[in-house]
Amino acid sequence: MERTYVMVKPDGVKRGLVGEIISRLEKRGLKIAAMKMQKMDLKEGEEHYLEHEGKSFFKNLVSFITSGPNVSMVIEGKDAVSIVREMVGETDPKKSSSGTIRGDFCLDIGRNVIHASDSLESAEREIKQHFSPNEIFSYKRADEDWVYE
Ligand code: IDP
Ligand code: MG
Repeated sequence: MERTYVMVKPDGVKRGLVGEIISRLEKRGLKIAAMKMQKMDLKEGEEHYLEHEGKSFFKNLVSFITSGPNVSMVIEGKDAVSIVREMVGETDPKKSSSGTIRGDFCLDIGRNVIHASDSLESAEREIKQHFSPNEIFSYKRADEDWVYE
């Protein structure tokens, strides 16, 4: 089982897409291992997007991601990192297929409603940044024997 970090970004929260997004993840069979609403400050925003420091859009990106509350989650399941990235779609919503979260709910690269870790290493780092160990739960979902063979 893998764990990945997922965030409904401030635009997703303000647009009332939290339930829809969580619902898609749950229905796929993925498990919510942790979840909270939080607002990042400048330092936390810069840390979250450290890999993009120096790029032309960095300042705007940090300003947007810290502009309001987000809903942060640890999502668990078989191949969770790649499965969730596939469900999220391409970075640019214009290139995202219908059926993906970005392909269905947004239009602009700077307002693409959701973040998901792009690798196991990023997932580990991002989970550690946003959650303390006692905020992450291990439990069995009632349908687990039917989601996995
Ligand atoms: P990802 O969210 O699909 O992993 P990243 O390349 O990690 O995409 O970029 C992080 C976020 O930065 C994107 O979700 C998007 O909101 C924003 N971003 C990425 N590239 C650009 C760009 O070229 N212009 C403006 N914003 C961008
Ligand atoms: Mg990324």
